[in-house]
Amino acid sequence: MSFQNLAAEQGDPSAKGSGNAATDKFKNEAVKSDTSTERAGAIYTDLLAAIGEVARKHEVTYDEYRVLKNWMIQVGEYGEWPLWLDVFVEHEIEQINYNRMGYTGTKGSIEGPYYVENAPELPWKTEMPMRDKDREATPLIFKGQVADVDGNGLGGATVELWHADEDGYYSQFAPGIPEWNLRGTIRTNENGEYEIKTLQPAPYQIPTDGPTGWFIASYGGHPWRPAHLHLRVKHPGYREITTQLYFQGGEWTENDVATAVKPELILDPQADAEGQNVVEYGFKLDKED
Ligand code: MBD
Ligand code: FE
Repeated sequence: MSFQNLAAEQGDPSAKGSGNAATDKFKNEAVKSDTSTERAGAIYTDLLAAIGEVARKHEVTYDEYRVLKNWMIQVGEYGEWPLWLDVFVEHEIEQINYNRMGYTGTKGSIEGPYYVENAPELPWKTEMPMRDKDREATPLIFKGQVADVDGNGLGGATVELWHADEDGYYSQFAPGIPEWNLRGTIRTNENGEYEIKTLQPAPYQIPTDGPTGWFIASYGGHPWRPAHLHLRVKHPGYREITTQLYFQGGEWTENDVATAVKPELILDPQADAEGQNVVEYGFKLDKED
C-alpha cells in the first residue's frame, strides 16, 4: 500500500493550492487554549492509549507505520491539516460543545477550512458578490429572520454567508476567483430580516490529488460533501452560531464525507415563476449568560 500511487490515478491539480491557502489563513488566526497541565496530561494519556489499542487490535505492521509517518509528513507539506481535521474530526468537537453549551436555538454545524472573517458588509436585502459565470447557475433566494428563542426579531444582527461556486470552488482558496466572490456579511433590518440572492451551490469534492484524497481512496471511500451554505450569525448579547444548510434530495446529503448534516439543517427550496429557487429559513439565537 502506498498513498501516492493511489493519487497518481486521480487528477485534480489544486490540492496543494487550496491546502496551503487554508493553512496560511489558519496560521493568521489567534490560537490559544487555557488548558491546564493536568487536563493536557489526561487527554494525551488517553489519546496515546487509544492509538496503542488500535495498533494492537489490528497488529499494525512496520510498513503500515512508515506509510502513516510518510502520509502525515505529506499532509503538512500539502497544507491539508485544516482540511483533514475539519472533514474527519471537527463534527465530533462541534457536537460535544453544542451539547455542553445547552443551546436551544438553531443547530450548529462545522466551520470547515474556508471561512474568512471580515467579508464586506451588505444590506438586509442584497445580492452576493458574483461573476457573470455565477449568474448562469440557478439563482437561490434565501430569506428569513434572525430572532431570539422566543421569536423576537433581532435588528442589526449579522449573517455571514460563504459558499462554493457551481464548480465547487471557494474564493480565496482556488485561483482566478475575485477575492470576496460568494462571501458577504449581511446586516438584518430592524425586524431581523434578510433576503439574499445567491446561486444554488454544487456538491464539494475534497481534492483527490492530495493526502486527504489519498487517505479516502485508500479505504475506498468517496470524497464528496453535499451542496451547502456556510453561515455564522451574530448579535451582541447572544451566542453566535456557526452552521451549514443543505438541500433536500441533494446528492451526498445522506452520506457527507464530513458527517456534518443534521435533519434540522436541510432546506427544501421551491422554484418560483422566474425559475429562481426560493427558500425561507430563520435563525434563533440563545441569549448569552
Ligand atoms: C468544505 O467545503 C467544508 O465545508 C468542509 C467542512 C470541509 C471541506 C470542504
Ligand atoms: Fe464548505
